[in-house]
Amino acid sequence: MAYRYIIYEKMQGLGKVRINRPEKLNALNPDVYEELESVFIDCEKEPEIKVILIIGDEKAFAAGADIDAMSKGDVILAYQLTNQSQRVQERLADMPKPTIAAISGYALGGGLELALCCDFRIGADNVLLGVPEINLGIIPGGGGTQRLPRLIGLSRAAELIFLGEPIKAEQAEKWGLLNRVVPLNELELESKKLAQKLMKKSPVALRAAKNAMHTGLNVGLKEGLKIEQDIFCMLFGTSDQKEGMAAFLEKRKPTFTGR
Ligand code: CO8
Repeated sequence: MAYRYIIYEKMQGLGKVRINRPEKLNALNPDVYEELESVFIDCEKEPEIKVILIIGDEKAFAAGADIDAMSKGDVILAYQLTNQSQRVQERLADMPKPTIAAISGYALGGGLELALCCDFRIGADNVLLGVPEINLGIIPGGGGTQRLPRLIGLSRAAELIFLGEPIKAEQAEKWGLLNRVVPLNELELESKKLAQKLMKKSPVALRAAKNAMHTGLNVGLKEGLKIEQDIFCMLFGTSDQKEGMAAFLEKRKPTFTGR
């Protein structure tokens, strides 16, 4: 697929996905979502890609779903748009590899909701994060009402969702919405450093950890503990478990193969 709104690069284990619609602050219209879906499918199946990095430009990660595309719509169009955005986002959220959102500038509405589907959010010091949908007479429809309370708690989520005002980097970091904040000119470098650290881990163990955490969040504690136990025990059938423990005992660094 030829991409118009995405720049997709594969480099040394990294799948780098740049949202590239600067004239509209990277607003996510159906074409952008379609391209993201195609890229995420490729990232998932491409064995060379170990970590996925999603990034925008200095001014915007993405200023939301495209209001122009939504404005003329009715209930049926709203369902069509949200069906598509949910499908794309769930593919990202369920990606069996670590995902990083490197956020600078605006990450609003659907833009923030896309970033919420990543495992890590690294923020530049110029970020403005929020869900301003209430000001458009709607609510977040890309998972914001579900993922924000789970990530930052009900009260803080209510503040963001009910008031619709963006917050800055420092507050977002304090609330746990960002893993960390870095200077704008170091955003990509710092995000890549994180990606490189992740690439040294066992891919099969990373996948298992992600699966245990995500599945566990949707069930009660007892069931979650059972899920963790099963996944933990299953890892004892992998070469990476043998290698990881042997390397420790032999006082050397492990070389994981993902098997
Ligand atoms: N949609 C469409 N166009 C946008 C969007 C957007 N979300 N954000 C910015 N743009 C466009 C502007 O219209 C403008 O285009 P043009 O030059 O042709 O007029 C261009 O980008 C530059 O924007 P501004 O001139 O407004 O730039 P400013 O620096 O003055 O302001 C802001 C920046 C504050 C970010 C401002 O653009 C703004 O408020 N944008 C809208 C933010 C917003 O409300 N986002 C939420 C949208 S609703 C949503 O995301 C629902 C998610 C549901 C997901 C599931 C359905 C797909």
